[in-house]
Amino acid sequence: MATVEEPKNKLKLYSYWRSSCSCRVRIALNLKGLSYEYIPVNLVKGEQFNPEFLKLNPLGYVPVLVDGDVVVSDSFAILMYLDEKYPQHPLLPRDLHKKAINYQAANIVSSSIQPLQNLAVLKFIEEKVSPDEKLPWVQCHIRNGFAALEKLLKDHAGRYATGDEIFLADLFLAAQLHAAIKRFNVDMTPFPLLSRLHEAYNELPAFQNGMPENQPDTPSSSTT
Ligand SMILES: N[C@@H](CCC(=O)N[C@@H](CS)C(=O)NCC(=O)O)C(=O)O
Repeated sequence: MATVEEPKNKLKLYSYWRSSCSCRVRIALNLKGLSYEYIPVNLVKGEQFNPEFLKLNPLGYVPVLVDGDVVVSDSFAILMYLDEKYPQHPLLPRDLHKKAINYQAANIVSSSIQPLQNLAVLKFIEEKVSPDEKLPWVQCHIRNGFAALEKLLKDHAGRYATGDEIFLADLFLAAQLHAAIKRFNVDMTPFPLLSRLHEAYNELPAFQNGMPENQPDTPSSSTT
């Protein structure tokens, strides 16, 4: 079996077990066979606002990757960085159209779904609107995004989102599908393609090991 070259300084990932943005990066690191030090940032306790962490990412969001002197935050930027620096198991297909579909699917998740379910947004709704509106709000935006993804991927999916190989879109989808199903209790009946992809991802060790329930900071009482 080919050995994967390890960086001199071990990669560090600032992560939170339930963060879907961190989950995308954990899956990529697993796919690429890169070991890393997991540094938990407890978002519920507000550790993302610690001055030391804000020096790494002034936005106060995980994930943050540290690779020697290089500090990168934002999962999309991290994934692009990792893909160029560690090209084993490429995250982007060579085919231009397929690549564009990967960007499009990833951005539907990262721009039009995930920000609307972020902790800061949910806290705002809870405090300024009503705690009862939190779940319907999240479910509504997940459903809108999933409806678009279901249509987009209809003509491109194979075993995975854009064919029979794993690419960028799959990382974003896997993390978002997990959150939708396990955390936000979204009814997946209208989304047969996405449901099938969710099942396919569940069979892959790189995906399983990146999921919220399998992280060093996962609370023992939690199932998601
Ligand atoms: N676009 C960023 C978004 C990062 C983000 O929203 N991270 C969430 C966890 S998934 C977070 O740290 N939230 C903290 C908060 O809302 O206070 C990315 O893809 O990394």
